[in-house]
This record gives sequence, structure tokens and C-alpha cells, in this order.
Amino acid sequence: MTAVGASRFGPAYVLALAFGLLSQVEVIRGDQPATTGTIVFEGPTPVAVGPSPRTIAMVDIGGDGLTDLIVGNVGTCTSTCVGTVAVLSGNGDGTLQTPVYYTSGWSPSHLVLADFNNDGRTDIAAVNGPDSPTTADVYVYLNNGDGTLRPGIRTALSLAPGNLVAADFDLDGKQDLLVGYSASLTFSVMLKGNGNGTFGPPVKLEWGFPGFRQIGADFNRDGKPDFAMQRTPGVMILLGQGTLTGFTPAGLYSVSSGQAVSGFALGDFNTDGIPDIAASLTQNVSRTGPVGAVMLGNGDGTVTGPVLLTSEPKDAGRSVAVADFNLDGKDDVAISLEDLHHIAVFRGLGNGQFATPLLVPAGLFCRALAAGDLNRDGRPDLVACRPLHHNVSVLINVTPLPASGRNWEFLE
Ligand SMILES: [Ca+2]
Ligand SMILES: [Ca+2]
Ligand SMILES: [Ca+2]
Ligand SMILES: [Ca+2]
Repeated sequence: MTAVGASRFGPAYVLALAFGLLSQVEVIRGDQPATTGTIVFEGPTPVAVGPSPRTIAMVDIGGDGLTDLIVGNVGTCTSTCVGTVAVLSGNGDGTLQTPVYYTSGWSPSHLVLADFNNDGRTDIAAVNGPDSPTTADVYVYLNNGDGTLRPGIRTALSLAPGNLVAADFDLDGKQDLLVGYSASLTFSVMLKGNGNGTFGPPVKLEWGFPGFRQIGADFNRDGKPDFAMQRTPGVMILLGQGTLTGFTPAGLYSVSSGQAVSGFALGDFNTDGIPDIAASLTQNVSRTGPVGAVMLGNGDGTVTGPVLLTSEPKDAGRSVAVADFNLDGKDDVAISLEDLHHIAVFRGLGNGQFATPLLVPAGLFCRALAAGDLNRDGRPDLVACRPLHHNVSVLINVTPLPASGRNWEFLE
């Protein structure tokens, strides 16, 4: 895999940005036909979701085949501090219904999706922190199966956490939660799932070094959940032993000097069936760094890379989402560029390399990203949180279909 926009692609490329309702970016590069890889999004269309959307997920909550939007809103403090998890049911045509709000702690900063009560329906967990003045907790919302959620089940924590990984770490058939803290703390917490949305007492996992912003996968393919986490100067992979507390470091990988991981997503960028890691990156002081990086899993818990994802002009990557946006069977990477008000879409070539990014206008100050198919045409759409504007930007994927003419109806 290679650095996108680096010299190996040659200097002969022109990046042309088109702004407007139909946001299409053509990339013309000397070594590749300009007609390949065009990705087109309509929008952005703002959709009001609540006071301050900070985290986002897309999933079919109602089991009706329509993708819904889940947003965590930072709340307000009066006598108590209350935030919300908002569910916007999808209409299946790219539009969303009015938000339904569920009470959470003050600052839902990360959402994960898992079936916590083993009823076959996807539930939601939200972690509240890390800058909450009064609350430190996890809320689990069990899915009623009719598009609604049950009121959140609160699990208190002693310190305000930052993010979550849901997995069955101890292999008892019940989803557990790994809770990550801020970059300055040297431990995580494991919550053993009881299989009903509640958890056992928090178990502290002391690492001896700061590490957070975790993402789970079975990186060494032994059936035991593992996870990767941000650890300066990059990413550390810890292999699970099938217990709540046993994790073996498998490697620490530098990403880019002076930069840190701001978001994680999983994909398979070299189509070998082994999970790979995509990360968005904060910017360095001189603002000369990449906006993201990809690390290719080797299947034994180690990774190869990083492949740096570079975008011009430079910006900090705020969040990352992975999907096959042009339906060529190869995972692509989207990274939100908050200050540039764009999303950089890196088209995957299927061999661990990426094309020069397409810059898609996403509205002012776009942050948390999610990908999913809102209008049932098989093409993953993008939604970006805009907390300063109290809404999300919806970008509908209208990428032209390949000339080979697949029947998209069968994708439903
Ligand atoms: Ca469930
Ligand atoms: Ca494993
Ligand atoms: Ca792979
Ligand atoms: Ca693709």
C-alpha cells in the first residue's frame, strides 16, 4: 500500500473541486484514465438531530430493511446533566423521520452496536465522557424490534470514559464492553456482560502506558476478540486470550510523527479476508501530515504499514468511515476534514493502495462520520455530524454504476 498523493503516482494530476447540490469531483491523473473511479455524492442536506451531535452510527433498528440513523447528542446541565441518543428512522428514500430522543448521560461521545441480550436485534451502547462534569457512565439501549428502544440501562463508572469496544471477550456468548479512557490515562476498564444489558463490576486493565480510542477485531483469527488502540506514536494491537483481562501486546506501530489517531474503522483493503485498520489522524504542528493511515493485517496480529492517506490542502482528519462507495468490491475510506468542510474519499484499489482522494463538500465543520445505504440503491451514503450547527449533513451516493451492468435490485 502506498501514500496517497505521494510521488509514486507521479506529478501529473489535477484535483478539481466542484461545489453545489451535485458534488462531483473528478481526478485527472497522468497514469490513470480520468473516467475511472468517479464517485459522486448529492448534497450535503442538513438534517436537525439535536443540540450537539458528537457520535453517529447507521443501522436498521426496526428490522424493516430501512437504514436508520443513531446520533449521540451532548446535552446541557441544569440540576443534572443530561444528553440524548437520538434515533432517526429511515424512510428508505434518503430522508429521515423526526428524531426520537432517549436520555443518556451528559456527553455521549461514542456509540457501539451489538446484541447485548441475544435476541437477534441490534442494541446500542453509548459511553458518556470524557469531559462530562458530573457523569461517567455507559448506557445500553435494548432494541424493541419495532424501531424503538427501551430506556437506557445505566452502568456507572468512576472516571469519565472516551470510547467503547463491544465483543464477547470471555467467550461466554454474551457481549462485553471494553471502555477506553483519555489519552493521559494508562488503563482501560472491562465490563462483563450479563446478557441482559447489564454488566458486572468494572475490572481495571492496567497497561502501564496511555492508550485509548480502541477498536475491536479478531486480528489473529483465533476466534478470540482482540483490539487495537491509539498509543503514541501510533497504534498498538493487543491480542485477546479469551478472558476478560488477558491481552498480549502484538506490536506497536508508528503512524506519523507528531500526529495521533483521531478515529478508527475496519476494512479489508487488500481483499485477503484479513481485517485491516483505517485511522484518521490529527494534524501536526506544521500541518504537513497525512489525514489518515491504513495498516494491513497479516493475520497473526501483526500489521504491515502504515500507508499514509494524504489530502491536499492539508487538514486534520476528524473521523473515518469505510465502505465500498463505488461498488467495485473494494473497500474505500472516507475521512472528514473539519476545517476544510469536506470529506476526503480515498478509493480503494483492492491491493492495499488508494487513488488520489476525492474531496466531497460536507458542510461547515463536519466531524463524526458514518456510512450506510439510506435510499436502498445499494450504494453506501455518508452522514457527518456538525455539532456546531446542531445537525448532520446527509450525502447521498449517486455514483454511476459500472458499465458491466450489475442488477442493483439484488443487493437489497
Ligand atoms: Ca438485542
Ligand atoms: Ca484473536
Ligand atoms: Ca486485509
Ligand atoms: Ca470501492
